[in-house]
Amino acid sequence: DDETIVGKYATYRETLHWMLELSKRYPNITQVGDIGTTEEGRQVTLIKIGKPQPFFKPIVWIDGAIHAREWISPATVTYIIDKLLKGYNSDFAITDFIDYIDWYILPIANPDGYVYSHEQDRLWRKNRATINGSDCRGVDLNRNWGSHWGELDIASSGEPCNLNYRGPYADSELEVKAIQRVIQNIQESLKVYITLHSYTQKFLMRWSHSKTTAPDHSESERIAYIATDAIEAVHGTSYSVGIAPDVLYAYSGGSPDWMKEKGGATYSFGIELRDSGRHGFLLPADQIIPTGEEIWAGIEQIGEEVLIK
Ligand code: ING
Ligand code: ZN
Repeated sequence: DDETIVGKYATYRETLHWMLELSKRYPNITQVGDIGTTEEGRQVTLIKIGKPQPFFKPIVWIDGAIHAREWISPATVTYIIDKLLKGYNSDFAITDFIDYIDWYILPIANPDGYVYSHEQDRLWRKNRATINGSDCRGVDLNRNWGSHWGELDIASSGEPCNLNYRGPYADSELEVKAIQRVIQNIQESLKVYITLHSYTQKFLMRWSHSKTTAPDHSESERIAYIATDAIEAVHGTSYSVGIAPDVLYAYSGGSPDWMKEKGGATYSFGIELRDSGRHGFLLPADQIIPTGEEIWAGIEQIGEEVLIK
């Protein structure tokens, strides 16, 4: 019964089916649950991986497909889930990860947009929200978060037809609210937030909206370099470390900033996955496993940091 989707660009339905199968195969260490419903009626589905314990467990959150067309993102999240589950009781480090950390993993944060990118428009980015007073659809789910929302007009727009439409007001979107409801319940335990996007191979730290470095910037940077060194050691892929205003562009209303400012995350990282521009969003499927392998190496380093703290 190997209906694995690891290594493939799976559809939304295939991904949900796979997650449910996993929860049956690994009932003692996984839990699959819906955390919200989209405008088109799809479930936003989270998988929790961790052994229930009578003691405090820090949480690592990983999400994918906030942006629909960045298909390598959910494919990499899938790889990570598979790696964690297969390693339990067979790999010492991974067994510790599951015994001592709770992993909250959301492969497809933007189901409507993701389905639309499969069925209608491969390069769709936003969700599929209808907008009052406009014929255009979709809010950019990495501009809608209530952290400095709408403060910057660069790479963020108040115009519904824009690729970076930030939405009518902060936290207006169902997908954003779904995540926020969960985070509000786990704030005290939320150690690391990791969000996967593509492309350009970057490892980003907060803040995204300003060049002001955060008080714990050097600590974040230390971990970022440990992770990117490990990533590079796998296949030689280099990821540049920095804050968005330096290595990408400044933007506000993104999830990494919200997680740090309002979500209680100690560390908040955003990773822009492969490639550096040759294929862009249309990354060939034969790069899914290599991307998974290298990002897993980075996640392992982050997991080790969480364990020793
Ligand atoms: N880049 C992000 C954007 O919303 C980003 C910026 C990158 C956020 C990495 C978090 C992590 O514009 C893409 N490619 O969407
Ligand atoms: Zn993105």
